Amino acid sequence: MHKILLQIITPFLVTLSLCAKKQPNIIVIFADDLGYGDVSCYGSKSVKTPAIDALAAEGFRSTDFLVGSSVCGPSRAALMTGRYPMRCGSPISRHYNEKHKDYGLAAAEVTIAEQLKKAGYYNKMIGKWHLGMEVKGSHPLDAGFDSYYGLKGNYFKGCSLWRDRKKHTEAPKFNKITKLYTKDAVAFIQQKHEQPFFLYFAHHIAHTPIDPNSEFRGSTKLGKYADFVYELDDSVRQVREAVEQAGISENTLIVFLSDNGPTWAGSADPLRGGKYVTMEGSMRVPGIFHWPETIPSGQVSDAMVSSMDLLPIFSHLAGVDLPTETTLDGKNTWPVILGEIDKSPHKYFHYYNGLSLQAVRTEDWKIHLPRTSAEQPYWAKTGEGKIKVYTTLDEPVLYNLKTDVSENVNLITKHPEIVKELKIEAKRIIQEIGDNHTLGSDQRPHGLVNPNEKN
Ligand SMILES: [Ca+2]
Repeated sequence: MHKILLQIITPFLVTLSLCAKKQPNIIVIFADDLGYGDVSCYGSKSVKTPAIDALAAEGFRSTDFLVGSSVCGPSRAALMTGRYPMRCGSPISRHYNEKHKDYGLAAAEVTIAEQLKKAGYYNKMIGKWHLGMEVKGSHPLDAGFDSYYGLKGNYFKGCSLWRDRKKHTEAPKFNKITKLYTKDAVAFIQQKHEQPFFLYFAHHIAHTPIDPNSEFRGSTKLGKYADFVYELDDSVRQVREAVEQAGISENTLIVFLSDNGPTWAGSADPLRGGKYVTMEGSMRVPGIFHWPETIPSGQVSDAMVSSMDLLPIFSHLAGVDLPTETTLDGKNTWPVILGEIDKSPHKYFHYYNGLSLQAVRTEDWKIHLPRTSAEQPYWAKTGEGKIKVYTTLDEPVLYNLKTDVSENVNLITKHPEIVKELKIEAKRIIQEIGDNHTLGSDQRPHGLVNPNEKN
């Protein structure tokens, strides 16, 4: 009798449990060139970021969050595909000029938006795309998004603001753009949604020009850069409040991250280096996850998480299988974010700069490999200094990031077994996804004749 009853109610229980696991709305707020040390909750005293800090305090904050590249375009390709830029064919930051006109995200790449579309999501993108638009399949609307509002890439004088495939505003003023984006994001969140949504909101702040809206100039008393970052923070506040006012907080995951380390105006403290190279300050960025009543509050974790993990994490949350046609580098680190495990599933991380494999990491150990100026992408060929560290390197260098996160104490002679392991891993990944001299076995060709040249 009991068994029969169980047979009858089991299908209902399954249905109930599926209903309980409602697919969350997902909002990714992606800052530009915002350094590890450019957010108050990461220790900065020279900016004010109360809204970003609140997301972290009420959720999960990673102190070991890595992006796939230290420059804009490749980092975005890695985020969108869950794959290293070398693997997905986008290792070079693209500009809208003759040299790069045939360069963009390959149509065969599977994006986060395409994954979520399979699960019934409505996908909206606001902001800086920077993955091509003219190449077949590279426009946001051909990469899984249902609507798009933003600039093709970086701001320049005379550029246009696009709505879907049409020019919306000719030559917008840069310091008005964040306000326009935020207004659009808030209006979108407050619409009645019949299906779960994914909002990818890619800001221009804190990329040059450092030009805050007049409303924010002088607002922090900490200088123009701090005012600019505060404008970003205020946009985060408005997005968060829109979610609350729409009554969807308990079913909305908000992720905040940056695409790469800072330029001269910003800070990666206490990390060394910044944008354009492969130090921790170049590729370790703020990474925050917020979802009330699902992600336990107040968590700070040093387990390695990557921007490339977002595709597998979101696929998991949406209940959609991972793509089988491409190899993923990201892993589902959701149990780390929930605080269920404190060890990262990532065994290695590979730090590429353009086509050059420059560092390999396993857990706390990071080796920097020798490199020449000729092997560097155009953005790292010159200008060694505070931001650009190791634009050339004659001998390998080994750091322990647990005891020396600032990468100052070279331990290369002390740990030959670690050096050997990391060198073997470097060879292996080059065979797989290539470098300046090798075409990898699982590498989408980048399609550029002289990839290390700018124009
Ligand atoms: Ca950037």
